[in-house]
Amino acid sequence: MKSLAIIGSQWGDEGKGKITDLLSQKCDVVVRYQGGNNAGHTIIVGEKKIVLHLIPSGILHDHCVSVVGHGVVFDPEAFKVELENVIQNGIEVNSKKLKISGNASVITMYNKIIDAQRESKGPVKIGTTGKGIGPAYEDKISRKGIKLKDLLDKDVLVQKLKANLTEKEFLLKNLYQVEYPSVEEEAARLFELGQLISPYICDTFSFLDKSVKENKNILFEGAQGILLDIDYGSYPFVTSSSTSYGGIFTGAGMPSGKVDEVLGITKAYTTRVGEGPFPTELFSEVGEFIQQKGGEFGATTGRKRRCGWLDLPLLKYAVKCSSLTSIALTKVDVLSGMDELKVCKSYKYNGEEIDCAYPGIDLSKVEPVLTDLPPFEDDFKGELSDNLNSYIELIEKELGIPVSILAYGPERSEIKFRK
Ligand code: 2SA
Ligand code: MG
Repeated sequence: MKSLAIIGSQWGDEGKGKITDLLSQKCDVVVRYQGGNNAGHTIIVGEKKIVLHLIPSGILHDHCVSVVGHGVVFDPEAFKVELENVIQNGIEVNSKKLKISGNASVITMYNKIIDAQRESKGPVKIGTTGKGIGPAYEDKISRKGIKLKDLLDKDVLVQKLKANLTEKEFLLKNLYQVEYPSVEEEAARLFELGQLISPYICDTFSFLDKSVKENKNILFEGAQGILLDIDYGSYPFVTSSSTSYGGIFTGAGMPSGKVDEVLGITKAYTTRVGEGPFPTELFSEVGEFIQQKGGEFGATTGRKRRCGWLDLPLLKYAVKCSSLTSIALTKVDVLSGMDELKVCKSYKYNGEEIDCAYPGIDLSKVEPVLTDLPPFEDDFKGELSDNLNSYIELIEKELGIPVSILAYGPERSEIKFRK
């Protein structure tokens, strides 16, 4: 293995943290390339549960260098809290282990206020995590963003914040009529946080370039999932970054232009947190059961996740969007011992039956065609049952790629490599 991407193939929360943690044991470098602290990557180590939002999961391994690439939106205050938490858990953090791009975009207090105001006042509620992710990416794209390196020079920071606030002031004052910090207050807050982050800020592009030349094993840790991608996802109910494979090249800066393996992390059923269409959503007791047994609560916001059966037309689309080479099927244990097991192989849409959720299809108007499968009752201690094997083989057949990893519990040991 040289370089590997870990990408969520659904609407996030597929168990990427666990798989990244496992595979980063064999990696030299772990890179976050998009999103920000909207992510919640949960890792269980013995008695400890560690939830990472912004810091790459590689931080748990002393031999790994964790990189935050320039495509990430970075909340300095959230970073401070997370850093303290990681250190309190006995994990060493230093500038050799953690490298953050000076060109990552800063999430300002203004971004967070605007995100919260939009969500409460509409007109369209996306169900965001409220972390200011969308507004920070808007600043970046409109070329008014604050970069992490700007936090190191107070004069530059004040000047950039002034320009940044010019148009926003109208929104905050007139449209939303909310309190917001002055440029001086925000500059003082960010400058102080910048001092804490400064040892980790560096040119991550050159670091990755050197790592590729030295044949290091690099793992790209995706956040959220393909169906939340700003271009490929179920727009407008998406996040504001490129969560798919393509996001790696611009978000991390991948100098070799090549990723050897793209592992799609896929939950054995489907979940979604936030608004937006969800064809296989279960509104019954079965959905409630999966939600409870799977502990399906947002790792960042604590919101209940909506649950439904596995949706193969969506996954077929995800495989195409991200050139997935294999699947890690997670949380299989949650489905074990259920009275019924269903899977969606196709949709009825406009009088036709379609088996792939191509763009242009209105997901709120499709009717899922569900197939009953024989339920399985595995305890994962020995060989897999025939029924579980059939479930896995069906996924492989429909998606045309192998299920290479099976995860059946939160512990590091609860995993099987298949091929
Ligand atoms: P945002 O905050 O602008 O990125 O929200 C836009 C949409 O993206 C969804 N989104 C997520 N969906 C699943 N998991 C995410 N991370 C957390 C977790 C979420 C949480 O790991 O559980 O704790 O609620 C994540 N981040 C963003 C979001 O729900 C919106 O639909
Ligand atoms: Mg998550």
